[in-house]
Amino acid sequence: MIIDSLQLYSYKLPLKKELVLHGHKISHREGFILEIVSDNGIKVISEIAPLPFFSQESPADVLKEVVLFKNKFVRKAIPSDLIQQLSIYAPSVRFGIESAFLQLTAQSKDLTLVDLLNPNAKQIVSVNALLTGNQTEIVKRAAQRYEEGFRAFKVKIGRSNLHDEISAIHKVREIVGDESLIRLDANRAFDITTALDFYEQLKSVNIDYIEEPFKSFELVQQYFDDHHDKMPIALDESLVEIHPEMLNNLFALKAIVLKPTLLGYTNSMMFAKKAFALGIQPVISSSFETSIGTYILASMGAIIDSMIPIGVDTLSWFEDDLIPNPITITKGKIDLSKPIDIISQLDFSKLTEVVLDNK
Ligand code: OSB
Ligand code: MG
Repeated sequence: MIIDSLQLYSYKLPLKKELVLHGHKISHREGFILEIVSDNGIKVISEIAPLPFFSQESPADVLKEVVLFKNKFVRKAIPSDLIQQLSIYAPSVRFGIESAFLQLTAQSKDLTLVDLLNPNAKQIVSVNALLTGNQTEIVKRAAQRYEEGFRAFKVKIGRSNLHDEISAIHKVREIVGDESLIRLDANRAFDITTALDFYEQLKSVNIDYIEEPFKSFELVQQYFDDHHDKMPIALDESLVEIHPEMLNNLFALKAIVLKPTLLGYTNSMMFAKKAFALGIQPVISSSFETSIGTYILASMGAIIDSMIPIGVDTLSWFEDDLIPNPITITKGKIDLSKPIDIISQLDFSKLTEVVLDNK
């Protein structure tokens, strides 16, 4: 297979509510759509959207790398070690290019991404509701999302008065019943003692796990040395600092939260494989991609294990999307069983073509 043409588009979409990323507020999501056409006439699209204040790479870096990729690989034979050659690119660019290639391979065999990579996969993927805001909003949203059919919930913690947060989590448990999963995400807010105190007051709630409880990866290692069986923890931010093999030393983890835009597609799947071997749950999660990227994320969730709820409730932050019928979460699930023709729906009026030549 040869790539015949490559095109990049930029987008800027309004969000329904302000998004707070590591303390910074954003009102719009900006990113890129990559379009690749192969010599056998198959056209695919994917998303490259570095997340401000999370990704290391800037939009300008994305442009540079896509030009580099274009000059190196368009209308040339694709080397067998392409994935290795892509390792020098930024994670969001890798995610876009890798997922475009996988879709080309799938479509040339008339398969979906899921059927190509896991023919036995269940096509209905569970999603965790994302609960943010003040305590009243969290409790209200939990009730709303529970009514809609969600049975997994993720509550942001370590942001306000801890006593109030604890009482809100107890209320959420009352609302969602004993059968639902409750995950917490501290985004590195705590030291070890504060996290353990916090968790101690939630003993009766049955927490699935606390994502990134500690201020640094060093504290995670210290926690495993001294207190590893005291509370179930998951890593998210720390994963960008480590290699999948390092999970061998972190086998006491309950879960890892994989954000392919921050880790790359292949690297995320390598983390997932290693996690399974160690009995750690791999949880796919979004970096506020549009429906284009979210479709790929949902496919990854199905390929890995559709019973593990994924973190893509972020779609509800978008006021507008790039396709008229965006990916929908119905009763807390995304249904991939009916083919979704994303490419023919793509709304070009929301995209600006990026000129890549002569850079
Ligand atoms: O803290 O996990 C986070 C999205 C962007 C950046 C950071 C985070 C998130 C999410 C995604 O929480 C939603 C989810 O995982 O449920
Ligand atoms: Mg997180």
